[in-house]
Formats: sequence, C-alpha cells, structure tokens
Amino acid sequence: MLKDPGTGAEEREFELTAQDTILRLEDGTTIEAWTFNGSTPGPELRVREGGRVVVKLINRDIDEGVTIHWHGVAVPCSQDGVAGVTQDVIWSGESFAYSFIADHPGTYWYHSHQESSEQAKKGLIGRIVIEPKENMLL
Ligand SMILES: [Cu+2]
Repeated sequence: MLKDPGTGAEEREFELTAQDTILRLEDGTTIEAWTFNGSTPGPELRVREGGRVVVKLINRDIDEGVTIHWHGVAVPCSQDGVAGVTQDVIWSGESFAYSFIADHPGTYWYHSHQESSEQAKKGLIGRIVIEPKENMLL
C-alpha cells in the first residue's frame, strides 16, 4: 500500500480516461456517449477517510475539453475542477493529476465541469465513496 510521504496517510491512485464512446444499449441500439474508461457512470472510486486520493485524468478525444469536479467533496480550491475558475480546462490529448485528502466520509459523485450540464448528460459522471475510518453502524 502506498503511503503519503508527508502525512503517512494511505494513498489510492486512479486513472480516468475521458473518451468518445459508442455504447450498445440493452435493446441493441447504439448511442454516442462521453465516458470515463469506456462506461457511464465511470468507475467507482472507493477510498478511506483520511487517505490521499490521486486521480490522473486523461482527455483522449473530447474536443470541448474536460475537468473533474468532486461534487460535495471538500477539496482545496486548486483541485475543485471548475474550468475557467479553479483550473484551466484539460484539452484533448492533455492530462492532469488531482490530489487531495478524503476528509469527509460519504457517497458523492464526480463529473466533468466544462459545460457540465451537457457533459454530465452525455456520460462524464461517476461515484466516489469515502468510507469512514470507524464503522459508524456500531
Ligand atoms: Cu457538481
């Protein structure tokens, strides 16, 4: 297991590739979607409270550009993923590594935040779960 050298916190690394994808639906029809790693929703990111989360975002071919906003997760401003406000958009062919400490347990979603209403609708969404350090059901 990787440890953050500064804090000793557990570190989890993920890679998300934003890409234009042809998806086949259950009824056999196909649609064009924008996905993380080929599916929508994208991969579930599951981490432990207090751990460091490192997510490498790769924009394979979304010409409009992408970012990732961690909806509801308290992160430093520089990692908040709001294109044009907290960071520059990640253009097709570029990548960006997000890094933050997962401080608040809960179930959240992440989504691209360059024209987010259109990008979330086309599929650039996923779930992030921050598990509590202690079992809260006791
Ligand atoms: Cu949001």
